[in-house]
Amino acid sequence: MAQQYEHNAYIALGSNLGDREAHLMRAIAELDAQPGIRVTQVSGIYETDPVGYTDQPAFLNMAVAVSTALQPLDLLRTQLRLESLLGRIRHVRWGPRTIDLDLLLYDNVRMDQEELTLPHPRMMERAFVLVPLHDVISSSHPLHEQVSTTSVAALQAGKDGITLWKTINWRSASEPSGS
Ligand code: X6L
Ligand code: MG
Ligand code: MG
Repeated sequence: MAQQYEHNAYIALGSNLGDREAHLMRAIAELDAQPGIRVTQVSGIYETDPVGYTDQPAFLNMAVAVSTALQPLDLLRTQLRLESLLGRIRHVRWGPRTIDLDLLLYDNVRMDQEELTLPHPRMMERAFVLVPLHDVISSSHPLHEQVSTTSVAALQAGKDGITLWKTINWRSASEPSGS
């Protein structure tokens, strides 16, 4: 029987070292290539001023929706493996990185463990997360309205210097290519 992809999750991506766009595209391709993970929606790519530790290059941030057969901790561990694969080296906290993959939401799961807190505990305060998330979050998701309101307000306020940098097309590997 075919593997079932019954859970819906949202992942935030960021890069501010080297070929930032290539790192984002590679991360999406690697995520989609994982057994039990299918990338279903891809946001625009936004260029964003660094937040937290500001003396570092500008980021490209985006978000993806995935369907997955993996449980939250297995999805998280897969993300961390892909960060290493894409050359992430953790020097200083909040410092520059080739790729950052943050698990934001997984179904309606709420959990608070040392390894993982869901929903991501700081996502609603970060416009560089909310604006891309708004591009991909399902209108039926319980947080859709809050994400929409907050991200639109942040964009209008010019908060965190967020500008749409590029839009890309994503064809899921499982979709017919000719349609
Ligand atoms: C006070 C203290 C206010 C700390 C904010 C915010 C710290 C965000 C860390 C903060 C504070 C973070 C990205 C980034 C980082 C990113 C952009 C973080 C972790 N990651 N800036 N800064 N995009 N634009 O992906 O999110 S470091
Ligand atoms: Mg992050
Ligand atoms: Mg992270």
